[in-house]
Amino acid sequence: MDKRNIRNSDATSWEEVILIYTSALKAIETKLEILNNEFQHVHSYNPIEHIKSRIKTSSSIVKKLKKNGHEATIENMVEHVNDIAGVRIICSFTSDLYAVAEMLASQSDLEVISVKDYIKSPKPSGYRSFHMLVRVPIYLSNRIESVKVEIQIRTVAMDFWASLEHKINYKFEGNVPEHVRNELIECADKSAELDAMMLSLNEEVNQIKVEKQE
Ligand code: 0O2
Repeated sequence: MDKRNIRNSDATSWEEVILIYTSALKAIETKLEILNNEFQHVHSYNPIEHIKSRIKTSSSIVKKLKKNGHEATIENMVEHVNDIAGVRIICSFTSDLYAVAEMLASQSDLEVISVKDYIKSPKPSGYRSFHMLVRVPIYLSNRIESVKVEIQIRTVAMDFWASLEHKINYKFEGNVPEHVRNELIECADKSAELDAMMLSLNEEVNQIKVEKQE
């Protein structure tokens, strides 16, 4: 990582920008913890298996800016790189991930900028995940900053697949042989079938529990 690659084009320093993005991650994490605790209290159930969050490294930021034809400046990174702050939410079932997305989107201080549903429309690679780009307000001593955070919500199975695909891509430096790509697509389809079967099984079992209580 070499933050010196990023030209400081205004008074805002790299450290200040990263501090603001780190605060935005914390704000989203707190929201998710509250939702999960409340869900556990009301339904005796956790929709969220676990959460991973990260700040993009400066070298990845510079790479993304250059790839998209932008000069590496702090202004450009704030404007053009949407995933400087990223949160990945892993759920057991697809129903949980849509519930979590809805709960977040309905919070009045969160502005949803865009939504990409790669579950309803998977990428050609087989990638499935629900992406939301949001803005969260961060209250600083002298101003309020509205900070972009990319939220990826997926099931355990989707996450397992994405990690393997990422590893394979890295190993082949992007030039994955066709037969491996095809097998990955097959894995993604089977994984989606498994998600659907487990969701339906879970719903069936929940129904039995409800009938017993009546
Ligand atoms: P990393 O290393 O994961 O942080 P944008 O992010 O807006 O510039 P794009 O393509 O419009 O670019 O965004 P999109 O499609 O919403 O995807 C962004 C992120 O989703 C990627 O981040 C990955 O994390 C994940 N992703 C998208 N497609 C795939 C895929 O085919 N396989 C895997 N494993 N992950 C994928 P980055 O930028 O790649 O970086």
